[in-house]
Amino acid sequence: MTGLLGGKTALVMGVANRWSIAWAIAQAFSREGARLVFTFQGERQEEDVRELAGTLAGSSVLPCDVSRDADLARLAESIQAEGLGLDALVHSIAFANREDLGGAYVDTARAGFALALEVSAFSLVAATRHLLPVLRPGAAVVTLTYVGSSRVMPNYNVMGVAKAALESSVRYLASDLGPRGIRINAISAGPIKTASARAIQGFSRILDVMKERSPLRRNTDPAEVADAAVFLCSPLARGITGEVLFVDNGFHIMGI
Ligand code: NAD
Ligand code: IMJ
Repeated sequence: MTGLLGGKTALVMGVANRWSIAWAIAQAFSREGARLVFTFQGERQEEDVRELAGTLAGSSVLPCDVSRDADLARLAESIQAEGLGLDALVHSIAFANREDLGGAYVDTARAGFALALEVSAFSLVAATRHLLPVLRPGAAVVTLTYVGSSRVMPNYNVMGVAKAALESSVRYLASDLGPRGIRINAISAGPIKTASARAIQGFSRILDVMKERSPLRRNTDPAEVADAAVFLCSPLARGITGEVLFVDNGFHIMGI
């Protein structure tokens, strides 16, 4: 029972590989004494996620595509069947069509808008609702966002709009869940070279700019994001809900 999350069980959604922010969070949670349950999106990811989970004692792995209600319902049932209550839920999921992450936002098609908002924002609402019966009083939910929600970042386009919906959802969900003693917060992370970022044109240049202009003059380390997630899911953050916490070495405070 030692560590900031000693004796707690956390569900981590969004590990794809060892570069995923969700994996850094899982490792930090494990270090702090939490038992982990992972979900993976599709068969292609199952092997990788099982291999990573295998390195953390006592962890389990379940399938869940967040765009399918049946998957979310089955996930909640499996957790209930195993007699697991959840003390933490980590939502680290986003997706938009490649073609919508470039060019002009005005060209976003109806279907691309719907897909980005569904997977990247509504999934938090759906996951929280389905898992509510297994969330223990005192539980904490954490999601990942990006400053492109409130400021125009080149090429972020429909994902920026999805993150605005996600952050607003955090506030409305915090109001809904607060009376049950459940908190929900977002971490706004600086750019990190994961599979979701690597694909972006000019990403290395973005990292260079962060290093030059952020107050702490460095790039965001996934371990820094993970430690903030530990804090938000620990009793140390018992008075914090509905908040967006920036873990970006201060980049967002700067003007030009
Ligand atoms: P990642 O590619 O490792 O993680 C994204 C995850 O989303 C993957 O595990 C993928 O399987 C999952 N996913 C997508 N569609 C899904 C679906 N339908 N059902 C279930 N899972 C689905 O990349 P990451 O950078 O670790 O991204 C995690 C979160 O962090 C995202 O919300 C992202 O927007 C956010 N974020 C990333 C950065 C960055 O620079 N990398 C910065 C700020 C915020
Ligand atoms: C993504 C696109 C454009 C600019 C971007 C990003 N910047 C950063 C990201 C500056 C930091 C990464 N990020 C914060 C994301 O939320 C990424 C989401 C994402 C990435 C992809 C790439 C591959 C794909 N679909 C995606 N959907 C969402 O096909």
